[in-house]
Amino acid sequence: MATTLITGGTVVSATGRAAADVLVDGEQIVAVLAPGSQLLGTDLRQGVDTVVDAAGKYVIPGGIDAHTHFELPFGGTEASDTFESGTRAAAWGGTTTVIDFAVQTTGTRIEDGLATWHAKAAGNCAIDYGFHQIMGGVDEFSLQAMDHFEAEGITSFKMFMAYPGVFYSDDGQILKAMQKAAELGLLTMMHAENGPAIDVLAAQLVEQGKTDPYYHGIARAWQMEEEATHRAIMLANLTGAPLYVVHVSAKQAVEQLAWARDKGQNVFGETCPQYLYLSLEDQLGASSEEWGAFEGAKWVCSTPLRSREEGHQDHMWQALRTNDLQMVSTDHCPFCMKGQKELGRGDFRKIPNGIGSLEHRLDLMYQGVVTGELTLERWVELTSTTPARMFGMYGKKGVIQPGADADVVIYDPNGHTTISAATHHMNMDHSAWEGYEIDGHVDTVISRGKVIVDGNRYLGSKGDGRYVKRALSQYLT
Ligand code: DUC
Ligand code: ZN
Ligand code: ZN
Ligand code: ZN
Repeated sequence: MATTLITGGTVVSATGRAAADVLVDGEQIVAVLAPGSQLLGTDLRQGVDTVVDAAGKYVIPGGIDAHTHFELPFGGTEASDTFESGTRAAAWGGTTTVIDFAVQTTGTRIEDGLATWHAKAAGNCAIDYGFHQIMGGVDEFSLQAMDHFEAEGITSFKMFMAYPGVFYSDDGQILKAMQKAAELGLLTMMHAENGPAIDVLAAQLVEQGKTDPYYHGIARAWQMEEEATHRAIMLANLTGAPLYVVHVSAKQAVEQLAWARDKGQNVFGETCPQYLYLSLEDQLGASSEEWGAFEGAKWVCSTPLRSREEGHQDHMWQALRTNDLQMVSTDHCPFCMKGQKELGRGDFRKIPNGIGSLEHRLDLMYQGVVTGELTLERWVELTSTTPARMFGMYGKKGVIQPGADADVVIYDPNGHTTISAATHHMNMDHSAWEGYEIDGHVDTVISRGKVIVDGNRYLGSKGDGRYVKRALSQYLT
């Protein structure tokens, strides 16, 4: 098997950093060596096939984006990244594992949704991938299907308190699924927004002629997120089910999570780069020659962008430091402006919800290190190590240690990245991050021992990525 030595870099883990060489044999890391060290008089570096120079750079475990939606049907269209284009873009950005969501919409069978997702992904991915299951409502069949989740390697599932008629579950359905999850050790992921109330607010706004993208965020008020988060916490508390709240954007929702965690409840939360950087005010101010105020549709996602004046973004950064939030995923759900987002011109309710940013997650979070919001170690923890632990992959993923998959990123802190739709690899005709300047650059990406990004050369191929059967969450056992 081919051997690779990554030499001269600083290996960063969730718990520390050290100058070290990383020896890879085939698909696995086999040793992490102190510089210049020998083992029983032998220099293990001798005779390696490939040497990768990481001098002056960080050597980190490959990013894990635990929240992506490739080819998601939504609002009469479909998320514009396929498993092929999406995993390639992820690789460019230093992400070597994604967890996408197999979809059951209301009224369809879970087994069919999962089979469809396997068929979409198989043979098309550049990097490893797993699935969560979306449960679009709960009936006796879906409850039975949960018995097979662990054997399928799907140890987490998402429910929606929003989107009535599409994905929505009512409180009784959520209660039943949580009871079952508690019994089976599965992790319940919650889209926590009060959908029925939001739909009324949205209809009222449209009736008043308030149809611009900005009003999406007005309808999806923070009170709707705080309330749903609290309700999810209480249902989880009652049933004993662990709870993971996805795409948290309101500071009041974080306060709910912190309150529950302080009482010892197994409650976790993720936020996304958009809730750290972008705001409702940005969306209100958006305008372009081509789209006018509809330009703000680029930033229509749910949960929505929040007001900077109200301090939500600052609070998200703080929560990442204090561990009130444990992870950063992207909720990558890309739609083009042309032919997709524009479906909602004249009625924000018809704008497909989603922002695409999986290619830039590591870079955007590294800016938190540059500005002093996060330590290097916390950066690695939020983007790789905790996702691996939370979703049952740790040991193989999320860490640089002997026996782990050789998923390694060499990150250049002296490199530079300018984000633009003209240069990104995601299948989108715009970027929510157009013009962002990043101090840092993903230099080399290794996926199970194979170099798939080398500077500005892409060496990956579709089909390199394998399905990861996940174990139960290590946060719960
Ligand atoms: N939020 C989004 O922005 N897109 C897809 C689904 C979701 O919950
Ligand atoms: Zn969601
Ligand atoms: Zn999502
Ligand atoms: Zn590059």
